[in-house]
Amino acid sequence: PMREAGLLLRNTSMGPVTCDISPDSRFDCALEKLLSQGECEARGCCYVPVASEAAGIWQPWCFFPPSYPSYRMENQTATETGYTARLVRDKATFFPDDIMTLQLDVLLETEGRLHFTLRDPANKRYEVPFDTPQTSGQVSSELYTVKFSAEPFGLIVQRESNGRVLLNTTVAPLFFADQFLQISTSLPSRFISGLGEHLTSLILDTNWTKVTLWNRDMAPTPSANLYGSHPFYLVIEEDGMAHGVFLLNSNAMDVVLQPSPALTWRTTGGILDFYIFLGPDPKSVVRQYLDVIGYPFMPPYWGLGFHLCRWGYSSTTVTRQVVQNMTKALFPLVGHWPLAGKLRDFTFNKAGFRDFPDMVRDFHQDGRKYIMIVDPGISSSGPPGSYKPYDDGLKRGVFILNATGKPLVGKVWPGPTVFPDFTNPETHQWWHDMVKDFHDQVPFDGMWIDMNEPSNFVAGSLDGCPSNKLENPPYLPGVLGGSLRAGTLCASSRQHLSSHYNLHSLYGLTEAIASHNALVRVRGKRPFVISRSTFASHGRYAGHWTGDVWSSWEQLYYSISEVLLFNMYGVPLAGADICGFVGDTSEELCVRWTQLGAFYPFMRNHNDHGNRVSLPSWDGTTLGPPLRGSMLMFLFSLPLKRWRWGGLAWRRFPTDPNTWSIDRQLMWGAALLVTPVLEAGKTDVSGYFPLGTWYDPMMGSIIHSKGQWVLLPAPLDTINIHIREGHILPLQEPALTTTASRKKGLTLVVAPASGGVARGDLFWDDGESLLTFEKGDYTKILFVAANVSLGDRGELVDGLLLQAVSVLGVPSPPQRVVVNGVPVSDFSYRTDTKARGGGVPCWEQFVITWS
Ligand code: MIG
Repeated sequence: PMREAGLLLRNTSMGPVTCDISPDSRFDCALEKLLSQGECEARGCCYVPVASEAAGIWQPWCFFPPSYPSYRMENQTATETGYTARLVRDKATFFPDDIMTLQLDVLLETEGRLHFTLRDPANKRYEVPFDTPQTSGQVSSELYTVKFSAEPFGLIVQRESNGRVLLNTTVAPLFFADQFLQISTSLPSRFISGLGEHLTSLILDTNWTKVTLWNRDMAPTPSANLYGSHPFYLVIEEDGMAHGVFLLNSNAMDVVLQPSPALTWRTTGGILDFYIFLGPDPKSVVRQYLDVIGYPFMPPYWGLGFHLCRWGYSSTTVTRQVVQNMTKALFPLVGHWPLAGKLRDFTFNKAGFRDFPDMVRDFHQDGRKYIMIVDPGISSSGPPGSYKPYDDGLKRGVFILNATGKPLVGKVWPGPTVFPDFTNPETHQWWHDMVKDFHDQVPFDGMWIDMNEPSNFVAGSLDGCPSNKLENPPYLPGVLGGSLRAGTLCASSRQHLSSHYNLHSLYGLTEAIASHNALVRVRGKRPFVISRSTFASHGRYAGHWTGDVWSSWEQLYYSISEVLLFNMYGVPLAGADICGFVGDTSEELCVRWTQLGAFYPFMRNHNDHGNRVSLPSWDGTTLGPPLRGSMLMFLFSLPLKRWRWGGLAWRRFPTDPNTWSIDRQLMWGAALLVTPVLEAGKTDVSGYFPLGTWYDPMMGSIIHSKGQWVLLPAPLDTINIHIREGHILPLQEPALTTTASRKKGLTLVVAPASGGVARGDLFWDDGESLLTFEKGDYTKILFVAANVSLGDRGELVDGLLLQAVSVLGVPSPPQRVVVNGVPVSDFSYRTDTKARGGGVPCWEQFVITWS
């Protein structure tokens, strides 16, 4: 059956020009440059200066009246899967090359997902080359209602259950010119987060904030465009329901937030391709987003261990020494990442690193890994025949071309460099071949892809850039450096799929795909790729480190939001350089950073050359890395279903508004709350505890929270972690490598809810084979505690022994502890009870009781 035509709203906004609009609700008409009153009115806009700019807050003086000409809708028809319509504008805008007729397609894709696009029906424009899910038939019920305004055109999306308006594009005129596309919407609340990558707190400021998306090599600074682009936001509505919006567009863009509250997208190309996710809870919004962009890849188990890195280890001797020192200090270490081949990719410095291949083999012998750094810029200045990646790449035509059709030459670490075009399939084959060649010499385990915004030390190219409309767009987003080519390639350079103007922000993503696939082919195991530059869907292929963060307390704080946000973007494997990258760290900062860093999904200590070494001189047994080591199994188990880490956030408590903006604590799943110290000189820290009972597994203390802030002791050797009632954590004794820790016995920590109930999951596979989840080549154990017994409803786990069980919150010492019917004598009572039964095999069902 055809669906009924969409509801038409009666247009009420036409009429005499009214300029009586409060400053918070104005949509800026002087959006690309300052305008005088005359220039403003010549655009047909209102000019009303704001008297009180005393507070230093900018507000628009020149703004669109409600009657400002826009598109009108014609021939709206219902289709089997939604609606279509033509949009027509009569009068051109003040941007060149308006597309006067547009095609609107609205697709009701799933119960919780609405999709609409605006395209030029006459000319195929650039679109982000993603395979997005195709929905066939019809959905029988939706969480949303769609309405249209015909003139001026607008689309309104309401939440079906309560009528709340989530999206309303009638608030400002629609622009769709060749290089300027703008669409605005009201927002139902100010609790908005996303639109990365920026140095920001979790909730964005709606008080006239402009965020710019255009991937850029830049040490994180507030309000600068940074390494990645994720044009996705999530809004928590007043009652804790949530929705999300994704604009699938890779062009340079600004997003403006204003206090009414409202949001304006301004992009410089492509089409308008929007997905609206209806939740209704925040976790579902993220899942619905991942349904479109793809779920995170499953990294190897070892990738979750503690990594150590530094720019400036000059030789294998120094590197070996560092690893030895770490071992002496009992620091678990999964991998060491010396920068041995910094200048030219796929080569290494034969002076200091002569025995590099042997060193890597020795690492392997000891159960450790080695990650290789690669920059995309390929050195192009050597004599012909001297450098295979360049010679071969030239022959195979894999490099980005300049306007004259020659490989564009920029400048990075090795001097003049050319840039592989990873939108070309041949480039992927070439990249694989280079990876394989080098792997044959040095058997590295993972790839660290740096400088892939792509970064360029000269603007555009060594020969500059031509002057054309791609280089000088009529609207320039607020990019750092004041031009698209700043710190990168000429926008008009040519790639296989389109211009760099369109593809720029996909560079890191496409390189990550090539690297991921090359590693799979070369190693035949789960790949490990960490990338600086990212775009939506990056998490399918690689993780992310947050780049050149300063060794400062402020940036320690921001790292929590970065990790939470990247989790929301579907890139769970994320973390900041522990102790900070730029500048000298201090011992105190480094200690606190290591404590927090133990809870980044990607945990790596790394710092800049020339800095004071950023490893604290404390005894490694008491802090972060060993704690992390004991938790790997739990961390690995979090994303049970298809490796989703959607829960690494506060979004578990949507009905508690106190939690919505918390970004000084983080959670692993629903079970573990981490409250780090983020300031100097502190020995206590206050943290928010949602309603319920929370157990401190280290101290054995218990917090019964009504949903309140609690001041916690936090001397320098302490990071506060709390387990939420009702959860069982599978932990393991740490060891010096993940290879060794995997063989250690299992400890269960039980945090019972009232009635003695708790449960926990364990996901276990061989840690590195491909597709274990898809092939069912894994074990999932469910641990259940009911009243006072604890039983495993599991399947087989070869060789894993249950070594200890800690039950938190047992009110008085038990008289008897029984494991599988056999009384055990080896138990102790603190505020907690520990039962040790000499190793209960996890491959059989077991029951422990106490009385
Ligand atoms: O321009 O490889 O963000 O982690 O150590 C500097 C040297 C290049 C920047 C990375 C940083 C890395 C550094 N790289």
